[in-house]
Amino acid sequence: MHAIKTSVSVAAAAVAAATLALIAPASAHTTGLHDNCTNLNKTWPHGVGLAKAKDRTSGTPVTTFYRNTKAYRAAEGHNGTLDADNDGIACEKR
Ligand SMILES: [Ca+2]
Repeated sequence: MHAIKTSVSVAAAAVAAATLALIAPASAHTTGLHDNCTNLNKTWPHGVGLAKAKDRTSGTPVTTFYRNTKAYRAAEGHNGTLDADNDGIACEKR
């Protein structure tokens, strides 16, 4: 009996490990351009925005972001959190 129980739990552990292996790569992927602002700002230090976007801020607005509607839409399409305040500029930074 003991031997059977052990093999069942080993099988369960193997299934759990296999499931984890399928999920882990996606959540561990943090090196792409659109994964976060740290990465995006390496390419565009002041962010990337719609050609006519205006920074929505209470302070001095960022005007030095890279203006490229296509690049902004690609960034937003991949990761909507990059423009959290929805002003048309992803990862704006002075
Ligand atoms: Ca923004």
